[in-house]
Amino acid sequence: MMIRVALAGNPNVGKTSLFNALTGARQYAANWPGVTVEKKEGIAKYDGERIKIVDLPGVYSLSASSIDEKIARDFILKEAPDVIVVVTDSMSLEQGLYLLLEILEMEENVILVVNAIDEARKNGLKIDRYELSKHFGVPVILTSAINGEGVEDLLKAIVGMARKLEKSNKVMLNYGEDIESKIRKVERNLKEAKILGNYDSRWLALKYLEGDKEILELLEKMVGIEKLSDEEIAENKVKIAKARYDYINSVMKEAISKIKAKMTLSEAIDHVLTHKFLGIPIFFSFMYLAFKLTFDVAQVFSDMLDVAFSKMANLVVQFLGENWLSSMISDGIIGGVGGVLVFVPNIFMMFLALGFMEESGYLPRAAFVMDRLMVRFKLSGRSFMSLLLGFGCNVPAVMSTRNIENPQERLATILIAPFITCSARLPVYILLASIFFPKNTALVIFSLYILSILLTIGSAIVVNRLFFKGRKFPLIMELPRYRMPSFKNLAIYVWNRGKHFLQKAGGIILVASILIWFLGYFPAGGDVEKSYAATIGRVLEPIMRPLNFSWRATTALLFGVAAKEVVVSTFSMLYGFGEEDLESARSALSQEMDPAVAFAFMVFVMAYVPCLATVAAAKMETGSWKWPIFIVIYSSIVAYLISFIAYSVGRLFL
Ligand SMILES: Nc1nc2c(ncn2[C@@H]2O[C@H](COP(=O)(O)OP(=O)(O)OP(=O)(O)O)[C@@H](O)[C@H]2O)c(=O)[nH]1
Ligand SMILES: [Mg+2]
Repeated sequence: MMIRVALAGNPNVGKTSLFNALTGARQYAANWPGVTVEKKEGIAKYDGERIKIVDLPGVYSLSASSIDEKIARDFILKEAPDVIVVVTDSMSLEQGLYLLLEILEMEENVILVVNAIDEARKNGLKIDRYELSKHFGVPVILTSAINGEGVEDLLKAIVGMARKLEKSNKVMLNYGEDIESKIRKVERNLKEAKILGNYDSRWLALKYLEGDKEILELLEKMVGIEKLSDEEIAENKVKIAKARYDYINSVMKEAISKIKAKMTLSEAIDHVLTHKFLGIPIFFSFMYLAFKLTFDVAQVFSDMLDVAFSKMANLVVQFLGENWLSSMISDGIIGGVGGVLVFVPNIFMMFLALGFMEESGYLPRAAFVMDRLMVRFKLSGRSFMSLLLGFGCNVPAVMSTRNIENPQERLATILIAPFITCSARLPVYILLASIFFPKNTALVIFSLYILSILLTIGSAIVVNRLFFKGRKFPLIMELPRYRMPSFKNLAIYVWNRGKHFLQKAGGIILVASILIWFLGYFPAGGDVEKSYAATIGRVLEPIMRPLNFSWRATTALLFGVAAKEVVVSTFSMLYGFGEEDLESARSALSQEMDPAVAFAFMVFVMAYVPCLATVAAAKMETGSWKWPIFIVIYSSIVAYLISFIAYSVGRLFL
């Protein structure tokens, strides 16, 4: 029998990091609340036992409201794991202990973990695990998920509890006479009606008094249970929470001692970074810095890869001679996939910059800064967080909307997220910008990013006008403390994100490249002008004529729907990049495009139909085809319009 363990706890306390330490997995962990939005499973082994560990999204309490919180709550309540590990953050124990109390009211198989003990020590906090254990009646383990301290002890405790050598005590907190008498009354009714199932009656009664929606629904069918008024619920909640916090604080006084005063450097930094006026320019400066890194540093490596791939293609032709097979390998596979792979250094560098912002704790601060702007567009900094993730890839951006509590805001965010220009579009920008704007490459690309942000905000307004009566949702989010990103964490982050890009290169981009090669090679045996691709492109070309896109560019856009990198593969195939003479291929491209057209083309790529994976994610998250279809139609129209404007304006200046 496998031991089943749930990792529960507040957001950002280190559950995923601990999960990684326990199982050797490499799940995405970052320094802001709400990183994990799905449950993730992994296996650990200890003392001959196989232990299935489930990492859950963070929750503040069991009365959960957003989707990710519901996932966590449902797992704890309904799946009955053998052991529940409540993970808390040593630096903000109070909130964590609140959740612990809630869980202890119904479960007897709980272990308390006090994590980030390394940071507590650094800040001069001393935490007495025996005191905590005594007062809450649970085994307590101090851990540091970062340096592995206590992980072994935790495994031992888990196995011990699963073997019933140890158990935690159900907590019976006294909530004061008023609440207690109400509890007794409800409990009596519940017992008469015999609908307890595997719920604890006292716990059910408490949830009922707190106005928990699901429990209310469950109890609705019951006779003798009156519906509580909102005022009464609010009053109950206050009393219950107060009793819990009183108890927690009395325990904390015993268990925690502070040796030296806490530093306030973090507050000072916060003051500047989230400043009313300075905050926004600071944010944009950071973004610009990220770009400079992405180009100047990474470009060197990209160029090296570029040379390597053309050498490889040459070798293939030398070895196989000039025939369809060598063309397929050198032009199709090496040209198509390699043409995209040369941008790996840029993309990894971009992720490194994003990872640094996330791990250091800056990202939620940026969200706060932007929140002031966002409320005007009926979005909160919460959606801004999701949108920022979109610079990496739109798919996780869409997924991360699960922790947006308000369904309207969530949907609006899903609808506009694809306008955030993801890293897959970066290769297109770099390719075109370096050919047509060699002096201002970074600036041109930066302007596309700004345009993308403006477009996203504009779309927020449109979407809210069209579909929602729009309310304002202020951002309520706990700011994580600053952390110096460890090299290991950043490496995992960059690899996790970048890996996806490599998988695409070996999957959809490879398939698309071969397909495009086929369409470009046949039936004329390599004469692109007479190929199937040309036929397709020429049919569509008239639609794009106002934008001055050639049939090649049009075909590239068509295939780019599969994944935006494929635009680059198509270019390299139809213009014959990646062969001996890169310069001549580039000049072929410049014959068909001028800077104005190139810019309009980049604008089009930024805005038009998101890739298939994003459309699928939107379908999954909204549960209907209606919204993804809206996204596709809306973004195509917008892309066409702004690309036309960009072209018309660009022709005047460029
Ligand atoms: N110094 C230190 N940092 C830690 C420790 N555990 C986690 N962290 C950091 O805390 C941050 C949050 O970690 P996660 O593992 O993502 O937290 P989580 O509980 O899974 O968060 P959600 O998924 O948002 O609920 C990351 O930046 C980690 O690197 C620890 O023991 N010591
Ligand atoms: Mg997590």
